[in-house]
Amino acid sequence: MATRHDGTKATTKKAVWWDGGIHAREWISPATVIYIAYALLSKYGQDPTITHLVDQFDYYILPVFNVDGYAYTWTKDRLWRKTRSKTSVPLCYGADPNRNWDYHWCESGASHDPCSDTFCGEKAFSEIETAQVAKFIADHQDTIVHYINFHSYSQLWMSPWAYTTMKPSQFKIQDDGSIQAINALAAVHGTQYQHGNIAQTIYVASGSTVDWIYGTANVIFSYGVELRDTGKYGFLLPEDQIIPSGEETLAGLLALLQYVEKQ
Ligand code: ING
Ligand code: ZN
Repeated sequence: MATRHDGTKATTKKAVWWDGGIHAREWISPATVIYIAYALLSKYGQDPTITHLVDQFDYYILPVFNVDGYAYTWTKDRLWRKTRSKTSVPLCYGADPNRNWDYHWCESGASHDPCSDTFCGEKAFSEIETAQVAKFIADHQDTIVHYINFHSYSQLWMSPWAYTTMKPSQFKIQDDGSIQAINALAAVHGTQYQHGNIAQTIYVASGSTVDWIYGTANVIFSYGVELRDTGKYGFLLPEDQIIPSGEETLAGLLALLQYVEKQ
């Protein structure tokens, strides 16, 4: 809580963090996160739900987490996934920023091979992108109550754990948030999402962002979301799906925020 010059305390709002573009080639994720940021800014004072939720929480929004990788997909290799850091292997670049976190780092579903697409890095937080986001979140963990790491594709709304198929004790309240989100999302354009714990809904992966945010920073409502589609276009989602993805994901987030607010 911030202390004012006169010694009184300013009550600090609860906060949320959303990020897109942790993986370079998953282009719908930065686009959707930017759509959502713009919707909150432009509909504030018009839409009563948005006005209330903007007043209620502080928002930290990072549209492009993996900036070097994202730039590389525009110029050199559309299907690049990782960062662009140097490794011990001269011809292989980058670590997977979603396998580089210091929580059950590189145990399973991750690789020590610098040439692999799921290379966990030389050590946890070897990448400047993950180290800096982790520092920011640790510095704000008293206020952050909700986190989403946006990926594509597969249409999944997932909660911890990723490193093990065991469910955390708070799984029910986390998964109920996913259900709120996907029901509101489906009501917009009929897009169907699945929900559940990461390890059983997609696969086991250790050293992930969502696990560290929950396991180390203690943010309960920590989610990994796989946006459109289910594989018809995959990473090469046509641009005419950007606005519909933004519209439906916004509806999901508003429902989820209203749920988080009540917890
Ligand atoms: N999928 C994610 C990946 O990093 C994931 C799935 C999400 C794993 C959250 C762990 C935690 O493999 C994609 N498409 O990148
Ligand atoms: Zn991804």
